[in-house]
Amino acid sequence: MSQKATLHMLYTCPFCWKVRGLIEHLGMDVDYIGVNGMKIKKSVAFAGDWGKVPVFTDEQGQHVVNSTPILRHIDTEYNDGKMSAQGDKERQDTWLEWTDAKMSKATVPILYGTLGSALKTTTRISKLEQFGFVSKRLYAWAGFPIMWGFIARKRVKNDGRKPKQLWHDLLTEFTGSHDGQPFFGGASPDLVDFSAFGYMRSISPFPQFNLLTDHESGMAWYKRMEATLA
Ligand SMILES: N[C@@H](CCC(=O)N[C@@H](CS)C(=O)NCC(=O)O)C(=O)O
Repeated sequence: MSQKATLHMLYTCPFCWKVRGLIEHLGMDVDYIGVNGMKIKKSVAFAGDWGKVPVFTDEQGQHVVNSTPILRHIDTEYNDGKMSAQGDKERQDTWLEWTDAKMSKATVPILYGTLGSALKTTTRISKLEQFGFVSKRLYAWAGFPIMWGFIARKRVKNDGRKPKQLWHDLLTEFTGSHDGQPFFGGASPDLVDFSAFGYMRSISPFPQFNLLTDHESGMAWYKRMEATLA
């Protein structure tokens, strides 16, 4: 049995952006299915009790959950495992974890770190995602910005760095690990590049992205990544 591959996702979800980058890079034919942000659990119940996006369903109907395992699965099934085999495995695993630990945490503060930026973000999200008419407006203007603003502010406080500084430090550390090569993976990107690219790209639909564009080496790498997309 063969069916078209699908990705259940939210348009603004950083973890979904990781997978979308690899899909675009490989030029895969995948149907993107935007789920209702208020009904994620129900929308992906077919994949078991994971209850989160992204969920990737391959042509054999196999469901894979969690963005990094999805990246690995796609590389294995659709790219002959070339990216996993590229370079030192331990270095790759270490930095994959680094992107998931550090970059994912830096993404929330930059989008929600101040009440103003939280409001900008939720308003933008309500335009990009699929909501009902009423919940769309409620989402943009009511509890969410405030609640998420609080969570993000706490994270910023715990770290002690402003969201922009935190992102700049991470980009410096990340591009410093490229050993003078154009990508983390060397002459061509690997799974670590797509993980990091996904986190950074998830900020791109928001005005706060301009806080990142003046990071020279980070932005140069980001543009090189964009140029590898089909
Ligand atoms: N570690 C997971 C995180 C996925 C995740 O947290 N997705 C969010 C959307 S950005 C979600 O679906 N949350 C629903 C929930 O936690 O109930 C991954 O990398 O895929």
